[in-house]
Amino acid sequence: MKLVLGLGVTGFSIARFLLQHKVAFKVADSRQTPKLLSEFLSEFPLIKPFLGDWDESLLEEVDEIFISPGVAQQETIVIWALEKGINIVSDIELFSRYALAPVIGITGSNGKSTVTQLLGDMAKASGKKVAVGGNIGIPALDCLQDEVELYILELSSYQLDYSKKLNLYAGVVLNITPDHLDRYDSFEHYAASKLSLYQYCQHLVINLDEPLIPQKTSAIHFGINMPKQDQDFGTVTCHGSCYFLKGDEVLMDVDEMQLIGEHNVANILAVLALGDQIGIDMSIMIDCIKTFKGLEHRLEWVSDKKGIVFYNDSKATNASASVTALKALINKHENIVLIAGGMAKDEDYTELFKLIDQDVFGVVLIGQSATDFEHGIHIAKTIHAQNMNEAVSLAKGMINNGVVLLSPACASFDMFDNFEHRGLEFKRAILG
Ligand code: UMA
Ligand code: ADP
Repeated sequence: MKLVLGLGVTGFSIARFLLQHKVAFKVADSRQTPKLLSEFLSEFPLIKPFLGDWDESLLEEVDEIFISPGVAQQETIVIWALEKGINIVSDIELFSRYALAPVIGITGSNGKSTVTQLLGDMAKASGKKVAVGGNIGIPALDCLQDEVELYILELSSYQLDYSKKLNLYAGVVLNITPDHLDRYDSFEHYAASKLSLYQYCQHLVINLDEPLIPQKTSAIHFGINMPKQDQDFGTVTCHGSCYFLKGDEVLMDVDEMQLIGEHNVANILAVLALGDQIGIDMSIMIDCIKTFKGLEHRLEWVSDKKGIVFYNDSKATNASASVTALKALINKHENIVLIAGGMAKDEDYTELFKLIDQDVFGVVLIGQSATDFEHGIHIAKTIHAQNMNEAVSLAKGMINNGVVLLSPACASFDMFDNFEHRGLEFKRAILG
């Protein structure tokens, strides 16, 4: 008997898969009324889920657990299962047992969705039957289809933690900066979780600018500097213009991409390296880069109203992502007002606060972390807002021209359903 833990989209996909394969299973969720409960009961009328606090009796007759990434390793059910020697498996590992086509794995602290989506667009443009999923939103098991020729999966550290065997054709760890430290004993453990991806890859794509990633001679590398080897990707600046390079071959002018910021240059280099590894034609990749507008809620241009440009970076749920967004805008704009705050993730915000004090005109603080953030910011003006409407109105009132950037550096769950909801509220407050 299998046990499915968590009744979110992952739990659903596992239940569907097991039912289709006629494998007996039970389902449990530690909430009394998980959000998708009514959908579950209507899709699986014969299965009665176990709801509420975990009970050790759940493990009776269970030989394997399929676990949702949101269930932490510290949960009692996980500890009891490990004590009993029951195998705990992620949906990704289950997917990997059945996937027939090559799988590309993309992880990292930031940039995963951007890289996953753009690589998916390129593979589609090259005529491949590609399925894009994983942490980006569509559970991996829902992507499984015989006709698929290539799978591109965004993988979170949570998914990697519960995976022991994956079969990846190629993979990349984009970068490693603190995130999710509430789930790990230390930053080192979090970094190890990200790096574990490489042990499953036939071909490694490595970011030379990320010192935490050990270098391997057999890998394809990318980095902001000139590439040292023919198969590697980098950039060069010449007469004031910057170009993407493969080896010493010029691919395109960086200004021709629609995305902004040096972090997106790194993201594009990662996509080029992965795309090249899977044999996508270079001219197709270049065309896709030129037209790719980026994903919603990632440094997304919203509007330019009366001299104020609004950017929605609601997906910035950690300090490093917000530092990156600010750095992308600071050189282009004089007055920046930042809307930040929410559920902080036990990380060090010093670098963000320093940058705010150096280069940001004012900060509108929202959510649980507002007071802590206020104590960390000494020079920039700070003001508190109770909701997104108020935050946007106060932010607009602080400057006559410049930028209002929503880049919260925190999770959203104290005020919103998720980061998408937070970004949509921001855009609604601006556009009406
Ligand atoms: N649950 C419990 N007990 C717990 C924790 C959760 O019973 O201790 C239950 C909840 O009550 C809920 C269910 O588990 O009913 C939710 O499961 P989940 O949190 O694993 O979420 P899913 O809906 O299955 O979505 C997951 C990913 N969520 C997380 O990793 C938290 C989604 O990434 C992912 O898109 C989806 O699988 C498909 O692969 C979201 C995310 O926030 C976007 N990811 C983190 C990030 O990007 O930073 C890692
Ligand atoms: P992820 O899926 O890893 O969360 P996204 O592509 O959704 O990554 O971007 C999330 C946030 O991180 C956005 O706010 C974006 O501005 C920032 N970001 C994107 N790429 C990078 C990068 N390479 N380095 C640092 N920050 C980044």
